[in-house]
This record gives sequence, C-alpha cells and structure tokens, in this order.
Amino acid sequence: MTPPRKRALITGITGQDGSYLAEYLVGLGYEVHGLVRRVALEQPELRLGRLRSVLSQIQIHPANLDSYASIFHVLSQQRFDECYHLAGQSFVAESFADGFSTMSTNINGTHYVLAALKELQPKCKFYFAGSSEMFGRVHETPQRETTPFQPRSPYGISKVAGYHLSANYREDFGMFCASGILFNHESPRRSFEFVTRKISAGVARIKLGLASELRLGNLEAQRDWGHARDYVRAMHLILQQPEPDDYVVATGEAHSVREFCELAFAEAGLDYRDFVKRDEAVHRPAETDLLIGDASKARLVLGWQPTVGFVGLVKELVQADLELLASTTQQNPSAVHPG
Ligand code: G4F
Repeated sequence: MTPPRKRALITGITGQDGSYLAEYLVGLGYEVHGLVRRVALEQPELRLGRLRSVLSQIQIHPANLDSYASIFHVLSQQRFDECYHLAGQSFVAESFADGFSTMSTNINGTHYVLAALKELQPKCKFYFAGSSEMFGRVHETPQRETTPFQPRSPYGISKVAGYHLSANYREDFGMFCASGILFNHESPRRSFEFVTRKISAGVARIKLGLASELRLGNLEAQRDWGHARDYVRAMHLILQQPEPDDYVVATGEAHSVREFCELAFAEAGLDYRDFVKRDEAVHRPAETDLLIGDASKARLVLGWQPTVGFVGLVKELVQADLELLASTTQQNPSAVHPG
C-alpha cells in the first residue's frame, strides 16, 4: 500500500524561497499548501507569479501574519506534517526605516504560528527561517551554530527573537521546531530591492539602453551568497532529521558587492566602472561585520552541499534579467522595468 502523501504548509509561499520550496516539495510528492495575504488572491498575476509552474497543484489559503485568528482558522481546517515558516519582512534596510512593523510582523507572526500549532497540531514539524543577520557584530569568523548572536538591525533582532521562540517551543513543549540559519541566497526570483537583483536588473537596463547608470551603496560590503534553490533543499532536510536541531546553511565563501558588479557587468560585455555610482542614501546606519558561514554541520549531518557557486549565480541572474527585459520591451516598448 502506498503511504499517504505528506502535507506541508508554507508561509511566505509567494516569495523567492517559498516558490522554490513549493516546487521542490511538489516534485517530492507532497501535498503543498500555502498561506497568502488576501490581496494576493485579488491580484494573482501580480502576486502569485513566482508560483506559476505549480499553482494548479497547490492549495492557497488566505491568512495574515498579523492575525492570530486567521492563522488559527487555517490550522483548524487542515492537518499538516510539516510547516515551513518563511513569511516576514525580509528587507534589512526597511527594518531601519520602520523597525516597529518589522518587529511586529516577524516576532508576533512567528509566535502566532507556533502557538496555533501547539494548540491544534503539536506533532507538526516546524521550520523557522533564521538568518545570518542574527550574527551582526560577529564574535568569530566563519560563523557556526555556536557563534553568539549580536544583531545590528531591527530585522536581525526580530530573527533572533524568532529563533529563541522556536527553541523555546521545542524545549518547553517538546515540539519538533528547527531553525535554518541561512546566509544570503539569491536567484532570478529575488525582489529588485536586494543588491544582487538590483545589479542584474541594472545591467540589463543599461545593456538595452534603458538606463545609463546604477546607483549603489557600500561596494565593499561582503556577503556569503548562495542560490536559493540549493537552500530550500536544506530546509527540507532539516525537517527530515530524527531530532530537531539548528543548522547554518552557507557556501563558506564571501564576495564583495564590487566583485558582484564586476562579474555582472562583464557578463553583458560592460565595465562596471563606467556605470556604477555611489549613492549615500542607500548606506545603512549600521552594517554587519564579515558574514561567512561554516556549514560543516549541515554537510555532515544533513548531507547537504551547494551546487551553484558565485560565478554561476551571477551569470544566471544577469542572463535571466537580460532575457526578461528583452521580452518585456518587445511586448510593450514603453514598459518601464521595476527596480
Ligand atoms: O542584498 P541586501 O539588501 O541583503 P542583506 O541585507 O544582506 O539581507 C539579505 O540576506 C540576509 C541573510 O540571509 C537575510 F536575512 C535578509 O532577509 C536578506 O535576504 O544587501 C547586501 C549588502 C549589504 O551589505 C548592503 O549594505 O549589499 C549592500 N549594498 C550596497 N549597495 C546594497 C546596496 N544593498 C541594497 N539592498 N541596495 C544597494 O544599493
């Protein structure tokens, strides 16, 4: 007899990670459900675009991270084996501008999901999307699971709180709660406000003659950048372990924003020095120190490793944006590319 299909709930399913995870789990034979804000159902072309390839195979439920009642309602209607909590305000720079809403959504949203699961489905495994931003002013390099947290942004603080909430539900109530401490992970599905996509989209606009410069903040900032498709595999592996635990997920290599620019412009046959301009307005009140992850535990225990390196990642982003922009301008020559 075939075992029943596993059922997974993904919060933040419309985002970069949520959409890759949904595709991955559908491919593994899961019944996949997602929480989305009601507005997404009213504007599916705009808000559910990343889910295009699996939309007919998944189930979508309206719920709001700011509302315990809406989350409780969905969890009271459906039973799940695994819950991937990816939703939240994820743009670090925005958290400096409005720390209150970042804290409220990220901390309360996580707490609501955990509390509703405890009440209704305590056997459902829970994944929390932790972040390298939790390390902030780093105590050691590279950072691993035992490195102390010292966040430097309201976003980082909210992620530390979510991490501790998850650990508390694990320890106090015996629930299977695990966190992935994910370093930066990118793809052509990244939103345009993040620096990688801002650069690849900027390169495409310049190459196609729609812009003449790209304004960026700190070019010397370094990040450990991997591919989002690789990182959602790690999320799944984390919930397949016999015991709940926390894992750093990273490539172990750092590169600067300047290096990213150099490669990205070169991919389009351009020299970044001719186009990149410094924009003081994009500088942050505080930067993290050098964030590089040591994913030895994930490699050893989960058997996980990244398949896409820095060069491959940059090339993929630039080629995807060149194609996207070329097809958009062909269909509608007056269209202005976002970003
Ligand atoms: O692309 P970013 O905005 O990503 P950041 O702040 O590292 O955060 C991302 O990764 C975290 C770790 O996984 C996540 F937790 C978080 O949710 C998000 O996904 O900025 C990267 C670096 C920063 O040092 C920033 O100062 O690029 C620098 N930068 C330089 N010029 C810029 C720009 N960042 C942005 N967004 N825009 C610029 O023009």
